[in-house]
Amino acid sequence: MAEHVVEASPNIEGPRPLPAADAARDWLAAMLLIRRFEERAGELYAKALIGGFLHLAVGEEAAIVGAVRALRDRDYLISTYRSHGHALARGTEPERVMAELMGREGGVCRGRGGSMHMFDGERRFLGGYGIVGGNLPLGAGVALASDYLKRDEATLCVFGDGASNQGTFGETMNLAALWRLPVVFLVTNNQFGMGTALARHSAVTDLMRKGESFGVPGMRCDGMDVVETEAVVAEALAIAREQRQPMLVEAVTYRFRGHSMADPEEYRTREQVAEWRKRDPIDVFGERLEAEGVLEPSAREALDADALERIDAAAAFAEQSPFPAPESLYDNVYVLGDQVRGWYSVDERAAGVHRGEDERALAERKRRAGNGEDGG
Ligand SMILES: Cc1ncc(C[n+]2csc(CCOP(=O)(O)OP(=O)(O)O)c2C)c(N)n1
Ligand SMILES: [Mg+2]
Repeated sequence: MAEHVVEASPNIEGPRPLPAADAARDWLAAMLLIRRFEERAGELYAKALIGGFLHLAVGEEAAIVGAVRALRDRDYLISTYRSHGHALARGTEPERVMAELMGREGGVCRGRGGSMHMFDGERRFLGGYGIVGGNLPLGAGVALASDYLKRDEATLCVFGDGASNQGTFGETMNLAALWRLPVVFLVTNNQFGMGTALARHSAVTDLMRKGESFGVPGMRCDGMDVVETEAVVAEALAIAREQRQPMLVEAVTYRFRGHSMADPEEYRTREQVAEWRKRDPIDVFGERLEAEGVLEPSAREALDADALERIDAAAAFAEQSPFPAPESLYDNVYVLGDQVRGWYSVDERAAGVHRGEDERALAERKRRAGNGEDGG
């Protein structure tokens, strides 16, 4: 193992006990769904059915599912651009997540956001952010709102090891501790910020300690172990909620795939990836469930088949979902008229440039011309 890789803290007392059988099966099913979703998304990207950026979380499923299952329905979740799995674990339909990746109307943001902008307000999943470290102050703000309104809610704010170097990190830790906000910060230490290894980007590689001087104590979990992740995040959430003590949890994990689809992966060796793949969170947990008599091998295979079927349906739904109409481009843009100058576009529908807010009128004119209503 390369020396810059931080190992998960060893489980001195042995593995934590499994949850009830139903929960254990649910956790495995959720991880399988994410894995199969990500694999399919990678294939669809290669076929150019998905455009823009695509960041997969293959390998990080236990860190995602463990953390999300520690939340209650009324708690909030906010995360990053690597968040298809967070949406799926929170219960957002794979159809809507896949349609968003393909830029279709059926997507969670009606195709306007793409892969980096997951969102599901109903399930209190507030995104999906492309700006590294940008969601930290927002997460604290959500917790401030819960506190102000005296609501029994906590917020889980997920970000990466690279994001822990952002200025927003210190500012947010300080205010969260000062105002005693019910928030847990979860740093997904997947060992890299793009192509830069942890020890090359952070002077302190013990990430759980990075909040201490601001008054935010840390805990660490093995992010390849869904049971441990759930237990540690649940404990941190209880402390944040009941003692008004914000916490920082470091989940030590690894991403098996590149940073995004455009990553030549020159910063790490195949051997290192192979070494971590031996600890595949889905295989390890599935084997444990079999060994402890929770799942028959056939039932384990059936869970995987179910996940694949669900993903087939999601991809079929997304492919037949329409693209948003071009004239809807400026819908929900709330600065119009003379407030801001410069929202002009040019395309084949009109000679010269036209203002964005003319999109709908142009489409209507074209439709009428097509019907012969106004002679063109
Ligand atoms: C403010 C800002 N700076 C730079 C980028 C470009 N960028 C995108 S992802 C990334 C790496 C972040 O790494 P980490 O926080 O560890 O998250 P991971 O990608 O490993 O999940 C960078 C630098 C960005 N999106 N936003
Ligand atoms: Mg990272």
